[in-house]
Amino acid sequence: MKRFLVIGFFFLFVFGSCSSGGKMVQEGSSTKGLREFLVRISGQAILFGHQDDLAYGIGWKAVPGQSDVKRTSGSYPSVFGWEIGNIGDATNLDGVPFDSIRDYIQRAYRMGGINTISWHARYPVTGFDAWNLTSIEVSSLLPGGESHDLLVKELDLVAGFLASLKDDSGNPIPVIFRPWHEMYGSWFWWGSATCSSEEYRQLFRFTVDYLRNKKGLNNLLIAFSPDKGFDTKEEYLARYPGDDVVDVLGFDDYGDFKQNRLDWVVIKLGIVADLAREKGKISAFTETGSDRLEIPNWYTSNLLQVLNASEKTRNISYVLVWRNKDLSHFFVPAPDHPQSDDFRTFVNDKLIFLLDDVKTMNQ
Ligand code: BMA
Repeated sequence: MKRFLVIGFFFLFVFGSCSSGGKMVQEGSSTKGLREFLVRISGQAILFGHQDDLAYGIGWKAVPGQSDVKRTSGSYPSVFGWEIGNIGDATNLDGVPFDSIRDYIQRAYRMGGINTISWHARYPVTGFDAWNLTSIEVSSLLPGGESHDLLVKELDLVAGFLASLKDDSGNPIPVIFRPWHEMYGSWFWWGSATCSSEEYRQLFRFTVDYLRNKKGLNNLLIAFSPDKGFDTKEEYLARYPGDDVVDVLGFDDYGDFKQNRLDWVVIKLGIVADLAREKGKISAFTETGSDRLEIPNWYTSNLLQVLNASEKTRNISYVLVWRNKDLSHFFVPAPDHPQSDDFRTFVNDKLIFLLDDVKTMNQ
């Protein structure tokens, strides 16, 4: 059953997006196939993703072909998350070399997976990390501001990396780029404590305009990805930068699970799914998880419950859990973890698609 629902979508994504010549490429849209795949999978299945899946996991690092999702379930995830904080250095803020990230993205794409990229950006003026709120003045980064050129310098580095993502034939690899996320919280310098709503919208709009129009990048779907700090559509949209610069509506939520407020996760997924339908966008659960799997059987007793709660929640296109740094910080159980059976039950549910499920659509 799992495999027959969405027959043909995989072909559309991989081959549609690689097609050379013809209208698609002239339109500057290597993302067309990816967008159509995500729209059409909505309501049929929810793709499962994992941050840094190919880069490292519990007890291993940079082992070719390795993946904690695969070790425990038998298949790679269908969505792969990557991080470009500290762009300009040799390695990202979590110690993964950018050259390796490029390789992993190429590999995931070659296998038929979808890549999404987050950016915990340093503050361009001081170079302090994304969480450091010292001397923040976002207005100075915007066009006309005294430090605008420093933002542009960072965006040039981001653009260089994104432009280098090419498939085996040299065509751009489509990716979901998720800048300036969790903006309603006050932990990042673009958050509510240090950046006004108007500044935020301008920062987001400038970023997308610069990457797409100035740098000519045509391989990006852009995700707007608040934290859990909204209870209504209006609150979700308080910093929304505009339909013309957003393709994916998502949100990140760990806290509602921690506080056992599953009803609120369902409401928030519903808000995102409703808005995506109204606006013709893709909806996603862009980040979630239970750190160290502290919540018993989190995958079936929490995540599957909220994803499978209603027709609306089942319309979400993908869900991504965070990284497996080590035993102090992980979200996918290693094979010997007591919750590995629970994880397998979750991924075997007909709603949830790993990479193998996507591939068998074509058999
Ligand atoms: C956070 C943590 C940090 C990491 C950051 C960016 O949630 O995992 O350890 O540096 O994401 O990946």
